[in-house]
Amino acid sequence: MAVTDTSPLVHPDVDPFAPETLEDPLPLQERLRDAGPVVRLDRYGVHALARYEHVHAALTDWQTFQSAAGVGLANFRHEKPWRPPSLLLEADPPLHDAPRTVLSRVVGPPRLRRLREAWAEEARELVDRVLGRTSFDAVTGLAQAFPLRVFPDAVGLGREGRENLLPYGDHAFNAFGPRNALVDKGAPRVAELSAWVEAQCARERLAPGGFGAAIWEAADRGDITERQAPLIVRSLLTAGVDTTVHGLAAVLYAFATHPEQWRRLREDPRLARVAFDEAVRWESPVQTFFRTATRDVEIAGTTIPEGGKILMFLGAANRDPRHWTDPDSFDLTRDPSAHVGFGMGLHQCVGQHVARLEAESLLTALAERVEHIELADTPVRHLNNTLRAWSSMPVRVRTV
Ligand code: OVM
Repeated sequence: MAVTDTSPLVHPDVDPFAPETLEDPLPLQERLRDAGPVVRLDRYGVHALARYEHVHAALTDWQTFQSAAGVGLANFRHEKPWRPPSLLLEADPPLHDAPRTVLSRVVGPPRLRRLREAWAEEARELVDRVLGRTSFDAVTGLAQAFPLRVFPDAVGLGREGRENLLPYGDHAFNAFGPRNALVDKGAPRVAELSAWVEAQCARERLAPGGFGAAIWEAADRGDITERQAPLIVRSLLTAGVDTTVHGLAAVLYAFATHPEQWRRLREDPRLARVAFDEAVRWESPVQTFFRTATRDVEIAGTTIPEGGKILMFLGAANRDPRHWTDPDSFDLTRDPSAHVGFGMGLHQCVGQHVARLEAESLLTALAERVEHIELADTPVRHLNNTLRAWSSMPVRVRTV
C-alpha cells in the first residue's frame, strides 16, 4: 500500500484465534481497544476494530465495508469459499435484498406469534424432565436440548440426521477464522455434513407450514428464484442452531453466577427478553466477523487499503467502557439494546426474534420452577474460531 500506515501494530505473536485467546478473549479485547481505534494484526495481514464506536460505524456502512468478499478471514476475491456463498451473510445489495426480505418475513414476529404457545409448552415439558434431578448439565440438558427440540420442527426438517446440525454449524463458524487446528478438526466431515444439509434444503424434504416451506412458497410467488430458495433454507440450518445454543448457554451461565439477577428475573419474568439480550451483550456468542474495504478508507487517521480485510470484534465492542457503564457486569437493569452481538445495520441477525422467543420460552419455564441455580462444577469452554461457547456446565438447582 502506498499510504503510510500509522495504526498501532499489535505484536505478530498476537493471535485472536489461538486456543489460549479463545479460552479467555477478554484480556486481548481490552488490549486491542486500548491500542487505538484501528490496529494492525500483521499475523493475518488485516486491520482490526475493537471499540464500540468504530465497530458500530463499520457495521452500518455496507457500501464501504462489504460482505460479498466473505465475512471470514478468507478473501473471496482471491480464495475459493469452502461452500457456495450465503445469499444473505456473504452478499451485498442489490443481490442481498430479495433473500433478506423473504427470510425476514418467514421468521418475523407475526409468524413467531403462532409458535409462542407451543414453544412455551415444549419448554415446560423439557424443564420438568430436566428437574427430575437437582444437578444436571445446563449445556446438553437445556441449551442444546431446547433449540434442537423446537427449531428443526419449526423449519420442517425430517427426523433423520438432526444430529448433523450442531457439527455443521460449528464447522461453518470455525471456517470464518484462519485455517488452524479447529478448522482441520472439522475438515474430515465437511463433505458428508454439507451433503446432508444440502439435501434437507430441497422443497420435498420440508414439511408444510414450516419456515422451509414458506421460503419455497416465496419462490412460487416469484419473490426469489428457485435456485435461491435452497440456499436461503441453508442459512436457517447454518445460522439457526449453534448460535441459539450458545446464546442460551450464555444466559444460563450468567444466571448461575449472578444469583441476585436470577432473583430479579423470578420477581418479574417479563425481564426474560432483556436478560437474553444482556447475556448476548455480555458473552457475545458470535465474537467476530470480518468485512472487506471497497475503497481506501480512512479511520481515525489510518488508511485501510481497498480490498483489505477488517476484523470487527463484536465481543470487545459489547464490553467497551467508552460506551457502556460497568461493561463487565451482567445487569438486568441496564438497557443492552444497542449491543452489536446480533450485528447492526443491513445484515443484523435476521433470526434474532427466533432466538429471543426460544430464550423467553426457556427462561420463563425455568423461572416458574427454579428458585436458585448455581454452578456445581467448573464449566468447560468449547473452542471455536468465531463462537464463545461452552461444552459443559454442571449446575445445581433448588426447585419450588
Ligand atoms: C448463512 C449464515 C448467516 C449468519 C451466520 C452464519 C455460519 C451463516 O447465511 O449461512 O454463520
